[in-house]
Amino acid sequence: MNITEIMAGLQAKYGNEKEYLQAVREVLETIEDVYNEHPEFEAAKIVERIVEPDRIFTFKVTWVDDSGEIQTNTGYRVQFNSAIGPYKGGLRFHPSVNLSILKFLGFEQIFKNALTTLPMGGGKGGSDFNPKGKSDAEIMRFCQAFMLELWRNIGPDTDVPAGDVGVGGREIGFLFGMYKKLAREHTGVLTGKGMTWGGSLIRPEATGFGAVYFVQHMLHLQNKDIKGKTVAISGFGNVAWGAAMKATQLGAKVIAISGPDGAIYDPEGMNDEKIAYMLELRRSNNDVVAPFADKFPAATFYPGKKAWSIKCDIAMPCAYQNEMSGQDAEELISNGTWCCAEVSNMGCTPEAIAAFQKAEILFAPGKAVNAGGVATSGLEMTQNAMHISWSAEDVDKKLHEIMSNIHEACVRYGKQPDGYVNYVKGANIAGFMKVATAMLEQGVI
Ligand code: 2IT
Repeated sequence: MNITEIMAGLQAKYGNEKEYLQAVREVLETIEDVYNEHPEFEAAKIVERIVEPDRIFTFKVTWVDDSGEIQTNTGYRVQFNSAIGPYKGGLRFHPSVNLSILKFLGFEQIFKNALTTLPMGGGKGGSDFNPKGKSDAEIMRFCQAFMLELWRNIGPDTDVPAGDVGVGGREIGFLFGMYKKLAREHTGVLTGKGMTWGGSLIRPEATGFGAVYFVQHMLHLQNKDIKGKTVAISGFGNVAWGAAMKATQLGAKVIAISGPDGAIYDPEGMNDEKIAYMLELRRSNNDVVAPFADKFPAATFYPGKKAWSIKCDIAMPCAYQNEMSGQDAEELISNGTWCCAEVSNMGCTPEAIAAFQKAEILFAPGKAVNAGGVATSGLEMTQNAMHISWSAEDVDKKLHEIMSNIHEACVRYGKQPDGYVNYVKGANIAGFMKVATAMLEQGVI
């Protein structure tokens, strides 16, 4: 494989899609050695084929806001790769959404879904719709207008969307309602559904829980335990909430959370009340964490700061792509942080990852650490197909097993001669091998 040539070709074609190019480059650089040991991959042009989405849908979404004004947004669904199963991946509603972001997310999703051990291909979608400040009625009208276009292109055996940033249980409800009305079918076409209409127990918690289970495995390999460790988390959405809850349950102290407005430092750590309040903050649709410090006297709000300026043992970015820069990573390292588990998709810049790896600090990438979310979506699909629902204990047990398998796969492919585990390499190779083999066996399509 000639990475320079492949990247130059993509650069010429998609030069303005910087997140997509970043995600592709990372995967190619880490799989290069293994790829070159398989001339059959090269002959079948697997890399050239895997970096190109199968198809992309782009559509107009018009809706009427509460003041009667007509609003227009753009909707997308990127069906990236279906070698190992139906397209699967979330929908993101955020003003930053564009094709570059959805292509990077869809590309990462291919390997993440392969790592889960479940049969799911990779896809992603969303809209540049901004949920901030919108009423429930506006959110509903937008979701309905979005589904009016999308519904013909998805289905329980073709493409199964779910939530991502800006799309939670409420939005999935509105999207599902409209799909059901149009398709006249009550099927598992979306995951993250409500518990009374096909949702899986533990799905809301799964991304955060799975991430903490993964951290536990990383720590155990170093003969360490999460108990008593300080944890800084960015974000205060669904993922941060699940991670804060599980880390706290296991005896860690979550001392920081953050939002677009700044960071909260709370030396006393989280408790049930504070964790529940994270959800309340999110539900307000205001996208701010500052009120946390007004409600809990031990907490201090630092306007404009990131969680990474706070001294901690373990850092868990749970917000957006590239939220941790090289400089942030250096600051964490100089403050004594010895583990960073990326929970957001591509939350760390290449410079941040390089800094962690250079310092031989435990670092694992989002596609391994956050895979518990989509894995539990896969378990939701299974329950829907079987027309049954499993208990919370059963789902949590399966989630544990899956995270343990993912960790093992990362170590298998990522352990360096000096014993340091390059989890980025491990995750990319393990995911890639499975998809590449499936593509090879299915011929040129
Ligand atoms: O990034 C992700 O893996 C998700 N947003 C969840 C996708 C899913 O289909 O559950």
